[in-house]
Amino acid sequence: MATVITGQVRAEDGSKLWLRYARMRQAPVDGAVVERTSPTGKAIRRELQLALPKLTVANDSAGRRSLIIRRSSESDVRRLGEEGFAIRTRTIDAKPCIAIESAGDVGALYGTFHFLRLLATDRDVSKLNVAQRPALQLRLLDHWDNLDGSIERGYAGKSLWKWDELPDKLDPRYIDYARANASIGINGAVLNNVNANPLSLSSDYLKKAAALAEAWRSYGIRVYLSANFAAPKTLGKLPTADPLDPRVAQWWREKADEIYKLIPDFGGFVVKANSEGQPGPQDYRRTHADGANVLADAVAPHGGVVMWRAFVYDQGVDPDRAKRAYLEFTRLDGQFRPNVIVQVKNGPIDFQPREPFHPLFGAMKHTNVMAELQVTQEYLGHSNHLVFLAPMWKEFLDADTFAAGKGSTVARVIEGKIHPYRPTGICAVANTGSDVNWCGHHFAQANWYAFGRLAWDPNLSSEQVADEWLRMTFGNDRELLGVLKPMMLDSWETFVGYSMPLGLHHLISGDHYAPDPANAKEPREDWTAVYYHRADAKAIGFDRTTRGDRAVEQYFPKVRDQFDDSETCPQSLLLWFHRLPWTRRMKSGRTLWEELCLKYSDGAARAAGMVESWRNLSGKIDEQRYREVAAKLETQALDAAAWRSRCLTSFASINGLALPADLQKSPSIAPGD
Ligand code: GCW
Repeated sequence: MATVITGQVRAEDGSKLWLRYARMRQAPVDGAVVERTSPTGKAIRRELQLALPKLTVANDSAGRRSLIIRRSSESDVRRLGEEGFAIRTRTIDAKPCIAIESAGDVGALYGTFHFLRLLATDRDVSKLNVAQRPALQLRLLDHWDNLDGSIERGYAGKSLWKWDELPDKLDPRYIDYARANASIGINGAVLNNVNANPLSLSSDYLKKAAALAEAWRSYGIRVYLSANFAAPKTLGKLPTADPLDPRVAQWWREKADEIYKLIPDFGGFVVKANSEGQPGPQDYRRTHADGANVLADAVAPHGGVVMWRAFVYDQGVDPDRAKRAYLEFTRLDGQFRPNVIVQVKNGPIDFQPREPFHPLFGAMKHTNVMAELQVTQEYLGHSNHLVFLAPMWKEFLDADTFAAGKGSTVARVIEGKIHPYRPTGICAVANTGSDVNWCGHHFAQANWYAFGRLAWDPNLSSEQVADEWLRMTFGNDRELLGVLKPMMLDSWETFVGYSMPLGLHHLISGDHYAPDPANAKEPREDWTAVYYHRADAKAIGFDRTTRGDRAVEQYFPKVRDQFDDSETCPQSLLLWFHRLPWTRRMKSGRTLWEELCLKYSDGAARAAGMVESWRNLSGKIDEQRYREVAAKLETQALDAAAWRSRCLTSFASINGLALPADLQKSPSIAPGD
């Protein structure tokens, strides 16, 4: 929001996100009519005014061409649903105009944001014929925000929710949050951490949540809450939280009734149960289905859903953490209520920089399944590293599960096109916080943006998403785009290169930031690093093949066979599925060890290269954002070098093989330092 003029470019602090509307090309219209009187209509008018201050809104009399935002009951518009919209160049009442038409209010808002995006990204709007509807029904941000204002795995300040001020005082940022989400089609927010404080469901906190729901309603954003499974006990003072106990069922019903009185369009609950110490139905020898269903029955009369997380990894189920959730959930397929959605992280371990897709995608025929992604960069350099996540999510969404033959991509599975899931959905752990620039790193905003855009349309390419975001955030300058777009698009592979190449994973300790490949001491074995890489003098990697612990068998045969054979397994996942000798000959002709050295070195060199690329843009970017990003990139380059030296030195101390020359010179870096 700062408006200091420095040289030719205006200083900015990132607070306006991609809704800067800076140097917008003027719309080829000189008047706009918003034929909607609802609060959403008001929000649309406000947005138009912000974006196009010279435009007269709500006046169609003057002018050659007008922008008309109106309800339409034409069948081609109606079939786009409540959230869909059409934007077309048309003639209405003998006047040429651009018409944004929709069946629903929110569709009109989404259409308006889409139109503004076309202008802001310099697209040709002279002949428009756009028709869109979202691919998925639930498109949610999950906030791991605690009631004390802290954020689990949050790297951008404190929680945006000021619980002590709510419900009476509304921070203006709540509206900017809603605008940003609506502009990319996000239609729900889970307010609190899945490690849920039962107090979130107390009457006092429900009133606070209701104030947020009220503020966001006109932007099409519904509120959801994480529920602590033991709430009937801790909050309700019942002697039990057993889901099959009628008193417990009644408690949940009454709680749901209370919530819906305050928040008539409450979305529903998310539950983390019997995972990482959270209470759950298994405390009473009941199943995950029993647990989910008691909550589902409570919200069903009100149209609510229960998102039941499959992030469970009970050590008693199988020695391999990657196998546990599949084993627990596939045997319950068909036992969940229709308004339950099993929420599955993209990969079978935990938001690692690269994972194969979770084998539960495609495996549940009779139970709704949605995907959970992570926008906050828990394992990807926090808010210090520039890592554009769209390519990672695209690899996941485009992965073919072969659940119903070729073309059964994860995207089509969650869209309910393989098994008839309803509702369908995707959610992501947010990276927002109280920092002025919302996300800690200016480029981390791109991940929030990318999540929304891909949730709306998983077929968008990473390139298109990066292009849109860059143009809106940094402008349409060709030279700038020419440098920044490749930098963003390469950044994920760069991160994987210097941190976890060839399918290595979890080489960290508790902070999930710094490299710690020698980490062997954690409260649980599957929190260490050595459990995953299993390096010894001869070999490295986790044998999940049919000769090993058979994790590959959780995938459909085509995928299983591909992963099972080290020749056909993607090299990027090699050590995830295979345990191989250091001396193994790779396709490149190099040994595995040489290849690993090269990957680490290449990743670190690319991180250093980003610093240089950015420097070349000095003068083309406003000073504050230039400086702040430059500092982050320098940190990233140092971290990348540390990842490389720490991991390679550690592995070399195990296999006795030669290190790259520059690392041999610095024997002072010992593993575990
Ligand atoms: O990624 C892990 C995190 C935990 C988190 C957990 C989960 C909210 O390290 O901090 O807890 O996943 O997804 O439940």
